[in-house]
Amino acid sequence: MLIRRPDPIRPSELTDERWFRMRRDLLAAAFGLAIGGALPARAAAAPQRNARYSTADKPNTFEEITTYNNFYEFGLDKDDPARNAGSLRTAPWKVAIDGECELRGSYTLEDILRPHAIEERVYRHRCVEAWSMVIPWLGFPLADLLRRFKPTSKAKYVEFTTLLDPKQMPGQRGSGFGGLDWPYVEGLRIDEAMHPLAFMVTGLYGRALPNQNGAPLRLHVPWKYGFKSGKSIVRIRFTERQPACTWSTAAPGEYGFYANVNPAVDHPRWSQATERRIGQGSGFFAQRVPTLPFNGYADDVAGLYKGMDLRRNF
Ligand SMILES: Nc1nc2c(c(=O)[nH]1)N[C@H]1C(S)=C(S)[C@@H](COP(=O)(O)O)O[C@H]1N2
Ligand SMILES: [Mo]
Repeated sequence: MLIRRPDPIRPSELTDERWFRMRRDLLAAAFGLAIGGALPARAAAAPQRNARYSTADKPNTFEEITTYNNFYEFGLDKDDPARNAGSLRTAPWKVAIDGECELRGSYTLEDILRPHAIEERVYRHRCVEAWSMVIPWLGFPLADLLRRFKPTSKAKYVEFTTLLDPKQMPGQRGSGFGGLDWPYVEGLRIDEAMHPLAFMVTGLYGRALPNQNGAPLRLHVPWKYGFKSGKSIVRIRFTERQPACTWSTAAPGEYGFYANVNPAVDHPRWSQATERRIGQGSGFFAQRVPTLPFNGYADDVAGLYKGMDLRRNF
């Protein structure tokens, strides 16, 4: 039975503890870190918005961005991740760097983040399910991270793996979601990964990244369907061959390796010509807007695919 002991914390200390937590959370948020993580040495100033790589579209609300999620490790319904991702422990966190690079090894989140200045980028985010959002992310260019590990000339692709831990991720227990093999793996061609738009995300709306959005470290590749942007990354591997990715393995006829947003190439079961902006009406009143080639980033990225048949390489 439980033995009641006198509360060891006096009210005055409680206030201090609360103040300490608030300060720590604010600091962590300012630097795009998960609560409990150490601060990067270089983070001297508050994150600035990168105007060159930010859309003028109106951002979705914090509420919309953090309660309408795809993160199947925490359930299939859009509000499941917000309800279930509290069980994810984001500190301590390690990332394994592997494959075709000189500096393979296991790095702490602090090692990963320390040299990078965190900036804000307002990106359009287009899900393959034909809905979209506008999200003010915090983070830094993926290319800056990848270069640090000195990829070899054989590094033609990069693979990103999400945490595998059924204890923390209820969707990985038992049979989980039929058809998906855990852990979640997605990958990019090396030139895509090195493109300045490919973004390593550590926060949103000036705050630490909520678990349901892929804390403490997730990718966003804004010209591709959202499923290419892996969450809660624990491994980055440089490869010579195209990696086997979760979605293109589960349903190769529906989800390709490239997954570039393309209104001219429909999904076999639905059109990709338009999208529903989350927050702009729902059901019968949902407002649909035209989907743009490469999600509106064609000027920046179309060159990566010169000469490729985008219908075959969907
Ligand atoms: N590990 C993991 N990463 C994932 C997913 C997932 O289910 N598991 N869903 C993907 C899909 S389909 C989308 S649209 C985006 C959603 O990101 P958001 O919830 O931050 O909007 O995450 C992607 N990354
Ligand atoms: Mo998605």
